[in-house]
Amino acid sequence: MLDSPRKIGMVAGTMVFMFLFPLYFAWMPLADEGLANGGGSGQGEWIVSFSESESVLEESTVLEDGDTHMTEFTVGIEDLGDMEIGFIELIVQCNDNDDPGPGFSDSVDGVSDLMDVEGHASGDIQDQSADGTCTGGNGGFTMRWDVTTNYTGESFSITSSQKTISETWNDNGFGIGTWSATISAEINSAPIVGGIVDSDEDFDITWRMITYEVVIEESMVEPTE
Ligand SMILES: [Ca+2]
Ligand SMILES: [Ca+2]
Repeated sequence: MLDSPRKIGMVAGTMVFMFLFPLYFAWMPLADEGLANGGGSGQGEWIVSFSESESVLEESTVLEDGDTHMTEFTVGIEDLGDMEIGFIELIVQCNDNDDPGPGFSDSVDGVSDLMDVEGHASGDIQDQSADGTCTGGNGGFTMRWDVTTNYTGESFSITSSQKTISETWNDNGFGIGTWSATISAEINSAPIVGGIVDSDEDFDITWRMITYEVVIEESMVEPTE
């Protein structure tokens, strides 16, 4: 049977293959379940990190006293692909420098309307309200929604299973839809003889969304032999 070098080579190759293949498939499910390093407890030592992308929508508006402005930010399922939503922020900035001297600062308040956002009806994504004065160089307010619970984007190491990690770090399908908010301006003007010195204010509105993919790596070097 083994009468030529070619046949001998094929048999040897086949035997190596037969030997390696069961080893490979015996090891793979263990690695998937985090058992390879965990001594059969279902646990493993992992480093979890987040590969992030940022989406930003900016607009500006000028409002007089009592004026309101509605702003919207739409998150489509096709925008996300395989990414999960970490958090979404609404940042409203203003800087009232229209009055001579201190006082008479303008202010802004805002209220969200997330009726059309996935996760609002179940109470997982809740409306917020906020306000701020337009002073100090960073006036205004920020609202933030952690669409993934407790999302920070910081990497960490954990003893767990990959399954548990994946089940923890996702957005549950929440956050898709149209995020809406309305801001209202309060303009205060110093009482100067001869007229009003401050009649309005500029507001910069920024919607910011951080999306991510979870990266799970073994924290120890896998033995290869
Ligand atoms: Ca003012
Ligand atoms: Ca002003």
